[in-house]
Amino acid sequence: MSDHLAPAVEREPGERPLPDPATAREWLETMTLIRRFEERAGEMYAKAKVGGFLHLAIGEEATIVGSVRALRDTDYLISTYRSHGHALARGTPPNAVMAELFGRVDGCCHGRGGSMHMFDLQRRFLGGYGIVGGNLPLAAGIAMASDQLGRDEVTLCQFGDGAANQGTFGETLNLAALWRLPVVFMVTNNQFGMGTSLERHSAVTDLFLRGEGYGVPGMRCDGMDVVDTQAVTAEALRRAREERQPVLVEAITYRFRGHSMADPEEYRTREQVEEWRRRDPIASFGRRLGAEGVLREDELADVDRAAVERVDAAVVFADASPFPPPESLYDDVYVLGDQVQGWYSVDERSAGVHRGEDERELAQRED
Ligand SMILES: Cc1ncc(C[n+]2csc(CCOP(=O)(O)OP(=O)(O)O)c2C)c(N)n1
Repeated sequence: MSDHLAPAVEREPGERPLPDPATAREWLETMTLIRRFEERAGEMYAKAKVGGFLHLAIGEEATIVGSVRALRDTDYLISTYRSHGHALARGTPPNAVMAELFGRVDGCCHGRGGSMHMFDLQRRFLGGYGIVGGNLPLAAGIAMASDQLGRDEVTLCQFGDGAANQGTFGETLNLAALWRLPVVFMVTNNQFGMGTSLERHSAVTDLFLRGEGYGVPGMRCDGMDVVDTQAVTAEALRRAREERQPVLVEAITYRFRGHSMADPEEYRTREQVEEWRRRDPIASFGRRLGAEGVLREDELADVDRAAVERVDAAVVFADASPFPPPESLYDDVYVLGDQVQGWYSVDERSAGVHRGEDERELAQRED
């Protein structure tokens, strides 16, 4: 383990109490689904079923599930190109995520986004972005919209340790704090930006401290522990929602695989990877559920089998789904505001047109 991690998370793993058994089981199921899904996605990439790039988050499942489970259904989530797990945790069916990887019409973006651009408006998962640091200003904009509409929603913005060095980080945190936006920034510190370790890309390696100068307090969680991650993120979301205080959460984690599928991993030792693998977030949570009497050995095996079956079914589904027809190439390139329910065209906005739920909400605010 790198030296800087020693004081990172002061809580011992397992120190926080487990949630109720059904919730604990669901967290394990979702983490296992993500792991099995991503392993198969890697295999499918090797078989050329998946085009473009493929970034796996194997090892980061507790960070993903813990943070997403702290959200309400009405909250927004925005992430990076490493976000198959975020879509699955938010509830996008594995069939739709796999079909998206395969570039097929039944994918969650009808095969147009691919691995890096997962998106599920219905579940308020607003992507999936390939530009490092590009999602931070978008998160602030989403939070600003929620704020101006008087809604009780928070936006959770997930990005990597490398992204914390982008100019957008400082620019966004400043405005988020100044305008008291309901947004939580979560830096998934998996120790590397591509092949550059945290120590080599950041003068301040305690990333959660980076927000203080902008008026954004920091919190840190053990991103290998789903219980700790959920608890810390929940508190950050509460502060954003109730106190209009943006918060920066740093999740300490590790990716067990390379940055993307083409990565010789010359920047780290096998021993370091093995050391982190001993803290595997799924195996350790499973062991804990066994030790605390939540799940028996055979039930733990059932969780894994069920995940494998869902992923097998997703591959069959994706392979049976057609490619988008060539004549649909220009569909959905631009969407006019008035074609999306609840949104407005520029003309409508200036004419003061409001519709449906938004109309009522705005009218109430004007009262
Ligand atoms: C603006 C921009 N610069 C560079 C890249 C190339 N790039 C893709 S991923 C990546 C590393 C980002 O690392 P980090 O933010 O730590 O996220 P992680 O990949 O570890 O999840 C880089 C530099 C990019 N996609 N966008």
